[in-house]
Amino acid sequence: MAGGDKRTDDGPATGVVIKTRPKTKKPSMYKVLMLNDDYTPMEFVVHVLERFFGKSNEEANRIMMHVHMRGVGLCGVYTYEVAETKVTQVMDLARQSQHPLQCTIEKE
Ligand code: TYC
Repeated sequence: MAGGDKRTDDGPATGVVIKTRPKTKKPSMYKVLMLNDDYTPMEFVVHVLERFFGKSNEEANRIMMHVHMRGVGLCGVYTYEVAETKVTQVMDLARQSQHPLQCTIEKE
């Protein structure tokens, strides 16, 4: 046979398969929690949940009632910057509307 082919046909070629780790890391996630108080109107809380957390009217009412009864409730889970923005939006609107509604972030 012409040429420098050193390999004789004694089975399939073998090689080393190196598994590389993907470099991407999942971002830490943060819960946005709503706190109960005695003064913020229920309709305002429902409006906030619909407007800033994309909840349906039904889901917003369910979350609001949960917070009203239990003291705290989950609005959503987001990356840090998104969670921080949601809290700022809620607190700004609450302040403008002169309601004492409070919202916080908790690392998941
Ligand atoms: N407790 C309030 C009321 O009776 C309603 C309310 C619900 C306030 C949820 C805050 O996060 C809250 N008017």
